[in-house]
Formats: sequence, structure tokens, C-alpha cells
Amino acid sequence: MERTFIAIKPDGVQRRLVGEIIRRFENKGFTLVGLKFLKVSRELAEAHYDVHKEKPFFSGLVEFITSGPVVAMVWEGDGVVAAARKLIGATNPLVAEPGTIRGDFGWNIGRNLIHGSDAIETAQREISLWFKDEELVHWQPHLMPWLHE
Ligand code: IDP
Ligand code: MG
Repeated sequence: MERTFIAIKPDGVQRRLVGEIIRRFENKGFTLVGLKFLKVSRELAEAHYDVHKEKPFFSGLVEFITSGPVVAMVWEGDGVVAAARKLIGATNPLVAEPGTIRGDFGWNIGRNLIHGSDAIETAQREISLWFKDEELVHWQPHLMPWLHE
């Protein structure tokens, strides 16, 4: 089953949006299989954003993601990687559509509240970076017949 990595960044936590964001993923029907609340180390932040290491905003990004607690999650479901990106909205919250998380709650690109993997391979890399295998929970969602034929 397809999985994606989602992180509520320190601005999302500070702004008390943890419940709202989790609710949106639950309402959509995806299954939560991993969840932790942590202060991110510089090492993890730099590994996570390795693809952006040459960008001018890289050091600010690492500084910000390590500045406060983050909610790290793994969500599961058919098509979850692309669908999560749709729920999240465009990188720049000013451009993100209303109805998306960034479109509804964000304003500035450096405070865009949430991270979501951009492809299936990226998701696999990010999940293994943030979670050990035994931290992911296999369980039977009893709602499934009402969500998926
Ligand atoms: P994404 O989070 O929508 O996948 P990416 O292009 O992967 O966007 O960028 C990673 C993160 O880096 C963004 O979520 C945002 O927090 C930050 N970022 C991207 N572009 C800029 C920028 O031009 N200025 C400041 N921060 C940026
Ligand atoms: Mg990205």
C-alpha cells in the first residue's frame, strides 16, 4: 500500500493547527500508520532537505525546522502521495488554493506549515529517514469498506 511522509512544521505546531491538519487527512480517508512529536536535530533536518542544499533558503529552512517541535507522520492509502500534496497546496501559500492547508492558513513561503513527500520514491526515502520499521503500525481500519470499494 502506498505511503507518504507528512510533517507539521514548527509554525503549524505553534499556531495550534495539529488537530486541524490531522483531521483533514483523517476525513479524506487515509490511514495513519506512524506518528511522533519531536525536536528535529540539525543532522536530520539537513538530510531531509538534502535536495535543497545548494538553494539560498537552505540554511534558513534548516534553522526553522530545528527551531521548535514538529509532528512527523506516515499516512497510507491508494494515491496518498499525490493526494496529500493536493490537500497541502502549493509551496507558496499566497498561490495555494483556498481549501488547501497552505491556502487556508498560510501567507508566507517560509512559514508554509507542513511538508509532504513529492513522489513515491521520495516518500520511501523520507519515511526511512524519520521512522524505524518498528515505529510504523499495521492495523485494520474498520471503516475501509465505507471508504473504498
Ligand atoms: P514543498 O514543501 O512544497 O515540497 P520545496 O520546493 O520542496 O517545497 O521546498 C521545501 C521548503 O523550502 C518549502 O516548503 C518552504 O518551506 C521552503 N522554501 C521553498 N522555496 C523557498 C523560498 O523561495 N524562500 C524561502 N523558503 C522556501
Ligand atoms: Mg519538497
